[in-house]
Amino acid sequence: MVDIENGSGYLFTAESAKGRAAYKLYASSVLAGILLIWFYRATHIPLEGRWAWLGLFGAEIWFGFYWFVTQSARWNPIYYRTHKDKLSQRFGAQLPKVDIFVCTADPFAEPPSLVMSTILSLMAYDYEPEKLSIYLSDDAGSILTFYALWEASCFAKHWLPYCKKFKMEPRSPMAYFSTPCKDNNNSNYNEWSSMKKLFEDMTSRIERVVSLGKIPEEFKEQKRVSKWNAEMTSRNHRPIVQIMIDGRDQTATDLDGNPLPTLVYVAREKHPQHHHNFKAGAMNALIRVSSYVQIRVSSEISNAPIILNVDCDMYSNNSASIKDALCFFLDKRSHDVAYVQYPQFFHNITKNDLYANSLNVIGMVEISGFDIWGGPAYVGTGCFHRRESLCGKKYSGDYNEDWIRSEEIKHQENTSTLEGRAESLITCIYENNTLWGKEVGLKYGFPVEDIITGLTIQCKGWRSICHNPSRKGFLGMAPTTLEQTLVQHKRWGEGNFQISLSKHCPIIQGHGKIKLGLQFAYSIYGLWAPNSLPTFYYLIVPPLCLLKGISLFPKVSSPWFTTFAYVIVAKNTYAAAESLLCGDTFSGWWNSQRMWVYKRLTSYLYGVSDTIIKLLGFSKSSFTITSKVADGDESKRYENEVMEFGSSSPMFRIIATIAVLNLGCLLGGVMRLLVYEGVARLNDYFAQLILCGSMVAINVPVYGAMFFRKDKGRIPPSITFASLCLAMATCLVQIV
Ligand SMILES: *[C@@H]1O[C@H](CO)[C@@H](O)[C@H](O)[C@H]1NC(C)=O
Ligand SMILES: CC(=O)N[C@H]1CO[C@H](CO)[C@@H](O)[C@@H]1O
Repeated sequence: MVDIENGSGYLFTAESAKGRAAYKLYASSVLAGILLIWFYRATHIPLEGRWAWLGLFGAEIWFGFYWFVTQSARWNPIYYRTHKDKLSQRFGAQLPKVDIFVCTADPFAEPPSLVMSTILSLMAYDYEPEKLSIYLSDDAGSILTFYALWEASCFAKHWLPYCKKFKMEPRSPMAYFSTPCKDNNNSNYNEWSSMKKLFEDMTSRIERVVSLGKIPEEFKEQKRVSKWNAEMTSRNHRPIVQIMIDGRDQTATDLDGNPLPTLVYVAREKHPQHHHNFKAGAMNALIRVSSYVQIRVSSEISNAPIILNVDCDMYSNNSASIKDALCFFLDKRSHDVAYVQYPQFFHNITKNDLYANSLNVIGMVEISGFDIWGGPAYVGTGCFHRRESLCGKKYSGDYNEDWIRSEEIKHQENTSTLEGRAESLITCIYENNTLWGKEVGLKYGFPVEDIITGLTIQCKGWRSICHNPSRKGFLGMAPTTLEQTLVQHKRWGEGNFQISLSKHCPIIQGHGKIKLGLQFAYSIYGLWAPNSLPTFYYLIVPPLCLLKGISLFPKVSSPWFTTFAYVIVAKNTYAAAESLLCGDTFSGWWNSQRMWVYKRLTSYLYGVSDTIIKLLGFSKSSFTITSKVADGDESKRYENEVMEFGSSSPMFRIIATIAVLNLGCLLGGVMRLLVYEGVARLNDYFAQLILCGSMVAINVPVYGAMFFRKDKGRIPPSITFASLCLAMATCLVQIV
């Protein structure tokens, strides 16, 4: 390969984040503060409240340690820019093929009309359609999803030329038509509205079919549906591969006569007696089917295609993403890049992000921070993989992928033979006694298999890249109720914690294979869950001690107080600034503080206890799909940023009890000062009052939901009553 201009033939440039020297100075000062706090705790153990003090000391050791771990991702974030123009200058038409995998599992929790918008946005990538194949894995094996895919393949014939003509973004029709037409030109407007009509008609047909639960008679007459029969259920069905649009077929063109991307429907076999390994199993089935179909359909082997994997609710918001990702794979400096991960962002976050779902700080700072240590974790969606590394290949120094080699395959099969052969690759027993799920493909056996898969790839010598262009590559859908958010975080926190306790712990598996910084960076998420215990302690014991009249922090007049104050103020000011710089609002940051507390008190606490129960061998891991549908009132409350409780989840009981407890202790503590001990003792209790007071401030929406709201989203009276009793009993026990 030849450099186009002197030395600037690179396809991407990397830059460090700004202000690193200042950051390192700041971080060192916080570290000094933490060490001083530990020293103070160790040297000032009081007689009264000795155990409370030691517990607090333990919690602070944990927090300090965890803070240190999080520094790995902030030490030196790296940001990339790509030069796509050079890609076409250099490679012209000789770009590699790309397979796109979309997994869906349930036509009722993940409405097919939503999934089809995602598929259409992927079909409309700015990339040669002959080189693009899209595979939809439908784990439910539902004919409804199949019908929807057929509708989408018909609509694509109109949609793709339209996207090409107007070069518009985003190319998910649902997202595109959710805003009014921006074009003033009359004929363009007419085209826009007739396209919108086509789309709405398609969506309503799909929705009708899904709500009726059966496909129209006309569709039944097609030969395609002969693979379904009445006995099939989502847990018990034969393997099905249906090539909806065949890349070989000269007649499969859009309205302008241009070829369409290959589109394949895949439902792997399911049988109640065989474990299906959730999404990892579906992904591995797709890897096999696609490599088979690839070869046969295109009559040539491109020996190393790229695989893009996206969640079914995550549409492409940037039609240039494939070319962006290829800039990394094809650059001569990055033969060792195994995957390019786009951070997760969401399209339906409200202004102040009540449930802190935006993940802005993770996406813009933390994941980029992984890059100097070897690159980000694989998070299971929005990720371009090199097929070879995903299939278990080790990286060696002289590895050099030959992207454009191709070979003729002698015999061609007709479509139904091809489908039949592909189906034999996705039966329940196919993987028995093979390395699938162990050495090849995604790993089995953990709820967050993506993370282990990425880690294993990195341990084989590969590197990864986090790419975060200003126009986001992919936008998904965030949970819209408190309960969904907490359940999702329970899954994440628990899954990552299980990894930390297994042989895949980044510190153990990565030892000697990846950098120490990366081991720490992975641990940020691996240790989310255990944060719950010290937080729980911190939010119960100091308030109770305040009530009882035991001081656990230095007096305001003592110089040690300054140390505590410095660490708390510096850390939170920095975190708020970071969050604002990533595009959150100030209330958004405040909301995220609240969620930070709630997640630790509930999701992560459950995560820890369930992990321990599992370790003791009492129950098996399960996977719950977060639902993507909400009823009318609920959506309205979400849009108005009113917290949604509504159900009597045990998680809300914990939140409500701690909220009431802190309020009670604050009032009790203030009364003790005013009535018994005199305001002069404020000196002793100041820090505890502030701690308790900020908990009360954070919990304002909870008090509202307990005592003032009347709507269906309030905290149910039974929970209010139970938590009041529990909190009062705890306080009484303390005082008496
Ligand atoms: C998504 O794409 C649209 C249209 O190009 C753009 O205006 C918007 O900023 C993008 N969204 C994000 C979050 O980048
Ligand atoms: C606030 C917001 O953008 N909400 C949207 C979330 O996504 C659903 C489905 O696409 C929309 O209907 C909401 O308006």
